[in-house]
Amino acid sequence: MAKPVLVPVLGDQLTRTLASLRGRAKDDTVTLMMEVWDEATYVLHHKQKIALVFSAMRHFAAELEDAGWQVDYVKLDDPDNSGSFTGEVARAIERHDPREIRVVEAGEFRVAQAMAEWPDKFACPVEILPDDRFIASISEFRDWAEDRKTLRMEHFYREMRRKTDLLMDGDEPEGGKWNYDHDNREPPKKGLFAPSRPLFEPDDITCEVIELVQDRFGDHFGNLDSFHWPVTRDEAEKAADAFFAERLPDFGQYQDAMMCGEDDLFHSMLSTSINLGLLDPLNLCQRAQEEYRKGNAPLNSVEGFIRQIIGWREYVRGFYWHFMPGLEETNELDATRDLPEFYWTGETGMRCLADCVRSTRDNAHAHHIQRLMVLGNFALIAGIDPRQVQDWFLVVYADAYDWVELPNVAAMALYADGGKLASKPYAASGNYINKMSDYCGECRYSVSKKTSEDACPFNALYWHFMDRNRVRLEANHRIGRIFATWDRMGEERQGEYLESAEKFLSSLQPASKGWARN
Ligand code: FAD
Ligand code: DLZ
Ligand code: SF4
Repeated sequence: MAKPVLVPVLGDQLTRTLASLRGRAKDDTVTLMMEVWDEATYVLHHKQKIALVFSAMRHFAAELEDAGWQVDYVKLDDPDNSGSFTGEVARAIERHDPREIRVVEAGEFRVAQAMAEWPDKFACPVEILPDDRFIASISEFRDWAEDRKTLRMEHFYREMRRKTDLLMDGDEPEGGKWNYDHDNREPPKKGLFAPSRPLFEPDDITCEVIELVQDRFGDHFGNLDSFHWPVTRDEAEKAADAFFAERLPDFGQYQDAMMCGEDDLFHSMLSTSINLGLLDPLNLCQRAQEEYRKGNAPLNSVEGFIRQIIGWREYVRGFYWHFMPGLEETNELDATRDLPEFYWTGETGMRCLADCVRSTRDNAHAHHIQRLMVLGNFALIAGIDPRQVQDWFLVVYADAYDWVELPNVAAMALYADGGKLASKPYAASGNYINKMSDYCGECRYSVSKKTSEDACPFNALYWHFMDRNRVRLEANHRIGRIFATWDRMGEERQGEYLESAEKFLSSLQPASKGWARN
């Protein structure tokens, strides 16, 4: 046989129509898939995330083989496994003597840097192709961002609506408005019921992987018994079908709602499948649009869902590549406190945080508003070191990859980028959490109390945050007015707030074990 083309497929590139495979002859191509130690341990991922990626990779390899592709699959416990992508590509070159390597660009900066060295390292030509599963290419975002004073998602989103023709009525947005967020802030009603999502029972491949993860990564964070993620395209499609049929209609109005013990509510739970490549983001948006056109789901829900995907998801990916390297080191608010132990153990009297950590540990998932307004908000107002918060978010979620986690954490939740992404910090007192959840009623702290021993810690921390960042934030027209309220309180009341916050902060136990990195 003539020398083949070697196509490495990374763990988050599990798409049959990947640019590197598209149009290739099967008998002229060797697809290389690699389980490597470096990827499993660059942070100490939640056990479910490793199991998910390995199981989805193994299923995808089988799917390719069934379709007639030649797949060279390196398992983690292969005795000759070098532990890195570069090492495994080098070994595969020895095995197959390819005439060329074709690979789709890596999602993460860390891996892209290693890949950029391949053309010099290897004797055969290496072609690195853009990842066209995203709607906007990296250079398209750069062109959009260049020369703009502010990089607001809303403006980018409108470009994406025009580009995809989603929810467009000629040149105008469907229904006359670009954004129906105003209708999407319903607190949970008492007795609110959300249909449960399909849970997928581990098959033989997944069971084998779970055993491997338990054996090799048993000391990583997280519960593995509750693994129910879709691991194949078919399962992911079933999860999407169930979402469109049962939860999309209420997705919008309850998008920001939180209920104790109700982990999914009306969210799609599709991020793991989209990020792995099992589901196509544009196709999901087209399906959501269809539900609206058929009268099955209201515009506020469908627009909200589409905005999350062609708006936020595309935007944070462009933002990541625009500000990397460097974004990971930003710390505009000089936050230096250690991450508290309870982010790992869930052991805190703050019911909202305890529930979010529980869901994170059990499901490797928490929904957006839990990530932003509970876990992120607490880290922001308590002044936790962004690097430690970033590591935590990268470890604990099954959908976490640096390109999507980092902008969401550093820029959206922590304002560490100084406001390039968000026009103001997402800082909130207990009042917001109380309005949008049922957490506070049974909490050992009282949300209506401000500074007493049993007062909700978010209340004093909020003012402590504002006070210590006054110089930076006062000129911000979206938040500056809050300082008039602070000043009206007078020194004595201010002192009580600050003292209460200091006392609480000094009671926080820093994490006792290196849960995030070796
Ligand atoms: P849904 O609520 O059903 O939303 C639909 C889809 O929209 C999601 O599946 C996702 O693909 C996309 N989406 C929604 N919001 C965002 C966003 N802000 N950025 C990118 N995509 C978005 N998402 C990740 O995929 N990986 C992460 O590591 C991650 N870390 C986050 C950290 C913080 C601090 C915050 C505030 C958000 C983070 N997000 C992350 C975004 C969001 O929380 C998750 O995408 C969402 O919770 C996934 O659940 P779902 O599929 O049910 O989402
Ligand atoms: C997340 C992950 C893990 C845990 N393991 C692997 C692996 O062994 N092999 C692989 O190809 N991909 C893995 N991944 C996903 C990669 O980290 C992801 O593809 C890159 O970060 C993208 O740049
Ligand atoms: Fe969270 Fe405060 Fe409400 Fe308790 S009272 S659940 S700490 S917001």
